[in-house]
Amino acid sequence: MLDKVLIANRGEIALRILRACKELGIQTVAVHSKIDAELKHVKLADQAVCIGPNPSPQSYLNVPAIISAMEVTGAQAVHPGYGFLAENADFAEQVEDSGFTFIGPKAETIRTMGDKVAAIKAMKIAGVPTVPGSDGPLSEDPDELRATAKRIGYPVIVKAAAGGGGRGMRVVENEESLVNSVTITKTEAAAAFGDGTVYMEKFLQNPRHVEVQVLSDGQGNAIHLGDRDCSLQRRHQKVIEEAPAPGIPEEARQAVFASCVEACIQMNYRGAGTFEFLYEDGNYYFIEMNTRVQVEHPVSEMITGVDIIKEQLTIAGGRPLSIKQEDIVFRGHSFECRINAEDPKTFLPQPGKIVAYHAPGGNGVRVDSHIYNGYSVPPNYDSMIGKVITYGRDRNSALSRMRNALDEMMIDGIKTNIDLHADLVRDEEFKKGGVNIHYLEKKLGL
Ligand code: MV4
Repeated sequence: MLDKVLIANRGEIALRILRACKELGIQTVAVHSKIDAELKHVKLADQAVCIGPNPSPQSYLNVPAIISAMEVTGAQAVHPGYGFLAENADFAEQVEDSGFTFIGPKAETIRTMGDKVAAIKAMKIAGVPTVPGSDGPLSEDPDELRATAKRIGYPVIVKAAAGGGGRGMRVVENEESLVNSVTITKTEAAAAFGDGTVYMEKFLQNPRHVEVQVLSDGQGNAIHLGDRDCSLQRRHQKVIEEAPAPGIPEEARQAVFASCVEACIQMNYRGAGTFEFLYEDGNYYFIEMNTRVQVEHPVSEMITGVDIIKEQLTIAGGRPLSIKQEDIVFRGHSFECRINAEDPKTFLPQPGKIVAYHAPGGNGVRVDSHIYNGYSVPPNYDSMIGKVITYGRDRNSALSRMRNALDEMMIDGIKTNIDLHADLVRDEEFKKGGVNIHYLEKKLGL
């Protein structure tokens, strides 16, 4: 088992990782930028190292500084959390080449999933349902492009192989704009990612975003923790997530879960992972795989009782998965509201000092947040300052607890999106369940 872990992240997820380490009796090392010396997990960690100035390229993305901190403190392993270096294959490789453990998949797996063309290819081999598309990179030949798009059927979407998360994609409505759109997307991809490879898919007009959480030990054992619906989003930023994904026929769900588990075994996947799907008209279409723990992992924890971070740590420690699929009992429903320090009208980040904070509580209410009275939200990083997670025996009771929790929560001194959430959890369509990825932007009039 691991005995000392360095947490290469900040904010709520760093605190979440610290808590899991403490439960497992693992020593912790916090690394932080100058301004982050007052973070809650920094105060609670066994050791803390300042790794650089505030801008993240010089601190949380500073690979030599992080590896030096591991050497100096004697940490065995590094947990990257989400964002920052979590899906950086070169970082994972350097960590392992330096003789340390990267808490996540092998560098090679991260690299494969970072290349969306390679990821889709791996999924097709494993029997995971994908979007009808080009089956590989697009050719330069205009006639071939037109033939590919015609076979798929308009509208199509051209995506950068090195993109993901909404970056580097373009919808093409008809043949007239096809060749030009492909050229522009290639040029942009080459500039943004240093790789102009693009591929084509059928453009799905009104899908839901449904994802499947998996755990796999890289020793032949893999399980799923069910699905989450993350359709409520604005500009590719998720706002509310829930588990399970509501209103999907059980047979289709179980089939897609089985295909994800099979893919993990075929890839010899190691760690926690998420298969992202678009779900439309009863069908699942794989789009991307995330090789990290996700912000919304708590909703899966609430309905399964599995601690995903603890599982990441035990897998990295070399233990085979201790839980079997049959051991997992799916029970109840869970929601997560992401609390951001942002202006409610412009959505611009609103850093500043929290002068009064009252956390919600009660039965079935969980708050994952690093904030406290007197904490200053720095301007340098993501505006998410915490997550309110509720659980209930059924969807309505989890949602009702969320309404109460949001009404109870008070953060003074900075602007937040709590009122937006309070409004959303009372929205009649959202209450029914199953809104698509465009619902929130339409509601907000974007
Ligand atoms: C799509 C799509 C429709 N059809 N692919 C955006 C983020 C990236 N992960 C993939 N994305 C999309 N891919 C096909 N073939 C629509 C989106 C999309 C989206 C997907 C998930 C959540 C929010 C979204 C918002 C806009 C577009």
